[in-house]
Amino acid sequence: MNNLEQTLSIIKPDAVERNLENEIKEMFKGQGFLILKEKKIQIEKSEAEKFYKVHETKPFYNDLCDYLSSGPIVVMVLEKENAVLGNRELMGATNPKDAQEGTIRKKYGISIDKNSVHGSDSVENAKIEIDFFFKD
Ligand code: IDP
Ligand code: MG
Repeated sequence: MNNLEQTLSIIKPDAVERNLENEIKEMFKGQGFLILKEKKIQIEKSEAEKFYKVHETKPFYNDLCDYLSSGPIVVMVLEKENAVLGNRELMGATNPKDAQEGTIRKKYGISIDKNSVHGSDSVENAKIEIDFFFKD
């Protein structure tokens, strides 16, 4: 069945800083994702706080928002059949230590906080996150 979806992906500051942007994009393309939109930006902490609002009550929230706003990031809209789940699979577990071979976080993640990529966790959140970064 055809189930074309779009999802939001972010290459986080730790990966941009290590010049992994192209390698990571190649991993997406190799799995059949189309990169429909992309931009390299640096966001304000206040924007990171909005983006990660679901984690507001978590002990790591403040560090997470400092981190996402600490340097350039690459924000992309990816498209593929079942893109949301497919991207989560390609990213691997939140903690790179738990991520499976062949995943982006296994290959490039440094630690649970510097785990190289973000990906939307549901179709509903993908729409919200795409709008967050690409609504004109
Ligand atoms: P996800 O990125 O795999 O969806 P979430 O649970 O949504 O993981 O957490 C968002 C981000 O917050 C993670 O990617 C990671 O950077 C950070 N994070 C999650 N759990 C922890 C933690 O226990 N300590 C520090 N940072 C964390
Ligand atoms: Mg998440």
